[in-house]
Amino acid sequence: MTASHRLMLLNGPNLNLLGTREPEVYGTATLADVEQLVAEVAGGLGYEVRALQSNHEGILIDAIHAAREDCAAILINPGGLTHTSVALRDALTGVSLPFAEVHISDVYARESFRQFSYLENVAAVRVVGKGIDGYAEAVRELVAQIGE
Ligand code: CA2
Repeated sequence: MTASHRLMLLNGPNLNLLGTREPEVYGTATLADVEQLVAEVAGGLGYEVRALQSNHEGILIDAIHAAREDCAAILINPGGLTHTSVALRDALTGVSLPFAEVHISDVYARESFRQFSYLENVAAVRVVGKGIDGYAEAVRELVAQIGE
């Protein structure tokens, strides 16, 4: 499969805990469920997925740089880095790949510090508060933008 038919799925800090705690906020699906869902939806559209979760900002940034070589677009749930990281934003804008910002919970209905995103005005697609189905929606919207 060529880079033009590959997506990078990135999940940031603490998303490895999905399905183990706070089900009232994040639901009961696990990170493995998310990665399987994205692979299935993307596969149906002719795209392969490279998935990574990390609790470390630099590892996510390195993965974004690597995506420039072999991916057409990025889906990212940056976790708490959404609200804090200029470096993550710089990496995403620096590689010039279209990206989707996904949040499982409705950040706009939560604490005020979650209502600002460093990515909101540079993301090609944003899906917020739709649970893990939001990842599927983001794949479809991203692929519709980059071409099937
Ligand atoms: O709603 C989202 O997807 C978030 O990106 C999740 C982040 C949070 O900091 C953002 O404000 C919104 C946190 C991820 C932590 O995930 C956990 C999952 C289960 C149990 C504990 C944490």
